[in-house]
Amino acid sequence: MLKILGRATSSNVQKVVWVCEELNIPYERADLGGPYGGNDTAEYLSLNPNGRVPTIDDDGFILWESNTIVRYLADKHGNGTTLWPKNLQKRANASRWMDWASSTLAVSHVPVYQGLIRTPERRRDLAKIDAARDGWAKANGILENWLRDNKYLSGSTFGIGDIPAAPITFRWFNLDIERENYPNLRRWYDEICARQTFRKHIIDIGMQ
Ligand SMILES: N[C@@H](CCC(=O)N[C@@H](CS)C(=O)NCC(=O)O)C(=O)O
Repeated sequence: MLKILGRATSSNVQKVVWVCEELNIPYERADLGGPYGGNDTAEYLSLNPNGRVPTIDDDGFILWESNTIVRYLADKHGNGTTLWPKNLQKRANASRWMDWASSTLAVSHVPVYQGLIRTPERRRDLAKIDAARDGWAKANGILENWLRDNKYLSGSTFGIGDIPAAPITFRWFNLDIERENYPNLRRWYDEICARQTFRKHIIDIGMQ
């Protein structure tokens, strides 16, 4: 059976668990990283030299990098479904949003999330948090523009292109921060929240 190594509170692990749930892929998950540790052992580093989570073991095939794992699982179990259509341009669009979510959206949100959730109040660098929030808001403006004309990041239907941005957007709407009015981002997020798979593996886990 597919093994997912990584704690349930990691947004990158959540992407992998979520795609498994969407595609009905049986899996086991082991808590590693964060408070659980275990991701700096020689054994884990031999699987993933970055010492980060997630890593998967698919009957001996080891893979790390969450977006690549999501694409691999979609290729293997969802090829040609609405989640991962065969049309090359639809795929490239979805893949683009996945990569952008990691290169731009995730990068701007990390100092805000780490600063407010994982740092005791007395040690918070508020200027750094504020600057990162502004960058995150700007990135959300890019989502807002796309979602004005498109129901989902993946296009007219939900697909894996929506997966990486959604756990970060959960944080945007739930952290105690200033939020610009982005009605289309909100509409898309509400659509995502209607998915039981998202509620169970992202919303119910919360921010830790
Ligand atoms: N680019 C990697 C990033 C992985 C990553 O940074 N994971 C974080 C959790 S979200 C991590 O391993 N942090 C250290 C830890 O959990 O101990 C991916 O997408 O898989």
